[in-house]
Amino acid sequence: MIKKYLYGTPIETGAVIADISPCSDSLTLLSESRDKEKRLCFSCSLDDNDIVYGLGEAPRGINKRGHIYESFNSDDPYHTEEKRSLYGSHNFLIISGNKSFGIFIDCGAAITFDIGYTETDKLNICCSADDLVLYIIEGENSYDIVRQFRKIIGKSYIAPKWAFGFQQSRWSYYTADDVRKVAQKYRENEIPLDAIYLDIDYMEGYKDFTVSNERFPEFKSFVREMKDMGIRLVPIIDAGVKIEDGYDIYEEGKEKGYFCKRKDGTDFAAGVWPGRTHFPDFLNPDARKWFGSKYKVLLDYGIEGFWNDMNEPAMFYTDEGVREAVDYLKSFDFSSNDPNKFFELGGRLSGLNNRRKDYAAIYHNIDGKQVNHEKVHNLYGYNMTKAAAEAFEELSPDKRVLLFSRSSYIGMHRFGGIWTGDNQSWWSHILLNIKMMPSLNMCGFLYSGADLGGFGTNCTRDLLLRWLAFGIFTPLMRDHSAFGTRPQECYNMGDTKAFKGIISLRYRLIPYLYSEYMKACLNDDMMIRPLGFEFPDDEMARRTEDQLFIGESIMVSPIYEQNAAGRYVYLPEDMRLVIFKDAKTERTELLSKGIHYINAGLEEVPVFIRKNKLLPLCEPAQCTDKSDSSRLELLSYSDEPASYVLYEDDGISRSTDSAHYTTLTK
Ligand code: MIG
Repeated sequence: MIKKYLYGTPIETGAVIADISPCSDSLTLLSESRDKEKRLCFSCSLDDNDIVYGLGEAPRGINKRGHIYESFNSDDPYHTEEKRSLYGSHNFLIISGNKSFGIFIDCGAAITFDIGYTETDKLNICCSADDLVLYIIEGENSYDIVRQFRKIIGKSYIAPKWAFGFQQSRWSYYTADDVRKVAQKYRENEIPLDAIYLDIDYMEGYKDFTVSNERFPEFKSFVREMKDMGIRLVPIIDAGVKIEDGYDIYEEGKEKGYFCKRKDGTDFAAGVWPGRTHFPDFLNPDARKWFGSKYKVLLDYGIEGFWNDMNEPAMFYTDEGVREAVDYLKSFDFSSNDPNKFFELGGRLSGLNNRRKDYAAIYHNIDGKQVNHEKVHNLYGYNMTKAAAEAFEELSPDKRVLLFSRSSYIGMHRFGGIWTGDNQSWWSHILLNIKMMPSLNMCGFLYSGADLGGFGTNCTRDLLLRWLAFGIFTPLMRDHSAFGTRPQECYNMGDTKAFKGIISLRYRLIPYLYSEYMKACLNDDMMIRPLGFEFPDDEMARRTEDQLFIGESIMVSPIYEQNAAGRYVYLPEDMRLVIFKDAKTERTELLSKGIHYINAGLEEVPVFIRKNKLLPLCEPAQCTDKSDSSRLELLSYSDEPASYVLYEDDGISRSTDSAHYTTLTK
C-alpha cells in the first residue's frame, strides 16, 4: 500500500509515473517537525533490531544505520566513510524490523538523512525545501516494498546486450592509435572485450560533440574498423559547453537562451575541462531537446553508446569564486600571528570547486519561471541523461543505445544506467562496490557498476583480479582508470592467463546475467539482492553485507582483502560451491547451511548454486557478437530435477518482439 503526502507546491521531478492521488490521512509512521534551521523534518524511532536499507549510491553499508547522509549530488573522488554525499541522490529508504515500511521523498533539493547518528535510536530526515512529495510504502517485507516502489517509478532502462561484454577504459587514450593498441592487445592475449571508452581526450579542446581531427582522423572509418573487431567505442559527453566564439553549440545555446542563468539573466559561467563553460539548462524542455539532438553527430559516425559526465554539475571554479579568493589574498594580513589565518588561507584556495554558494547563484527556466538551482540541484544530471535518452528514441528508434550517467536521481533509472564515479584502487572499494549494488537495484538502477580496479591511485595485479572476480557479476563491467595512474589494462598487469580466465567466465555467464537483468527490468525486480531480502527471518543473513544474490540461481562471496587465501562465507541454505578457474569448473562441493571457509586463489572464482536452481553457461567468446548461446552447460545444486527459465532476445531492438523464454531442465 502506497500513500502520497503533498507538501506545498513541489516542482515535478518525473520520478513517479503512477497516478496516485494525495491522501489526506494524517501521517502515522513518521512524525513531522521543524528543526533549528526551520527545515521540514520527518522522524521515527528505530528499534534495536531495525535495519535501514536504501539511499542507492551512498557510502558505507547496505544497512545505512549509524551515520548521516545528505542527498546533494557531489563530484567527490574520495569515497571515504565519513562522506555524506556522492554523485547521485536516491531518497528511498526502507525500515526493516518489527515494522516495515518504505519512504520516498521526491524533491530535487538537498535532504539530510540522520539514520541513528545524532540519536542512535532515531531516524530524522530534514529537507532544505518545503515543497515536496512524501511517499510511504507499507509492505510485508523489504523485498515487497521495493517491488511496490519500483512499480510506481516505472521500468528501468534497458541496455543493449553487447554492453554486458567486458569494457576497457582509461582517461588518456589520446589518439586512435592508442585505442587500436588496446584493441590489439586484448585480441592478441585472447582476453574477451566488447568496448573501449573514449574519455575527454577524443574531443577537440574538450568541446562536446566534436572529435579531434588530428588525433582521431577519419573517425567514421575508425569506428567501423573497431566494430569489425567486435569492439564498440563509447565516447564521454560532459555537461559544460565551452565558451568559444564560432563553436556552434555555444553560439546556438547562447542565442536561444538555453544556458543556466545568474539571477540577473546573464549566462552562468564556471571553469571545467574546456576552460570557461556554460551549463545547458536541462530542466528546460526546449534546452533538453536541443542538447539531445546534438548526440546525432556521434551516432552518425556509428557510435552506439555514451557516458555522461560532470553533470552534478561539477565546477572547478567560477569567476566570482576566484575574485573573492584574489581579494582575500590581496588583503592578507602578514603581520597576524594567528595560525588559523594560515588554515583559512589554504581553505580559501582549495575550496574553489563545487562551492554551495556558486550552485546557489544558478537559475533555471522551468516552464517560463525562474527557479533557483538549490531547489532542483539533484535533478540536473538526471535531466542531461533524459535529454540524450529522449533524443535517442527519435534518432535511433529501433536500436537501443548504451547510456549511463555519473550524476542521477530516481526517475533517471528509466533513461540510463549509472557508473559509481571516481573510486580509488583501494581494497575497501571492492567492498563499497559490493554494498552499493543492491542499494542501486532497490532504486531501479539496474545497469550499473564501478570502475573496476579503481579509478584513482595505482592498481596492483591482485587488486584487479579480485575486483574483476566480482565485476563479472555486475551488468556494467568496465576497467577504468585516471590518467597518471599505473596502466590498468589487463595486459599491463603481468601474466594475462588469469585475466583471460576470469573475463572468459563472464562471457560464459552472459546468457544467465542478461536473462536475469532483463527479467528484473521487465518485472520491476532486483537482479542483485542482499541476503536479508531472501531470508528476512535469518538474523545472520540479515547482517551479511559482503555476499550477494545475483539473479535467482547464485550467490557470490567476493574476496576483498589483499593476500587473503580465501574467506569465510555464510550459507543461509544448502548450496553447491563451484570454483571456476580458466572459465572451467575446477572443483565443486556440496555445502550445508552455515559458515564455511572457502579457499580461492587469485585466478579462481567461487560461485554458490542455490538448491533446485540451474546456472546456464555458454562457451566463452572474444566478444558478445561472436557468443553462441545455443549450447548451454547447466550447473545445478544436485541431481534433483531443476529448471530455469531463460530469457533471450536479439539484444539490440527496443521492442521486445524477439523476446522468448525457454525452460531449461536438468
Ligand atoms: O574531472 O573525463 O568520473 O571517469 O575519466 C575528472 C575525465 C573528469 C571524471 C569521471 C572520470 C573521467 C574523468 N572525469
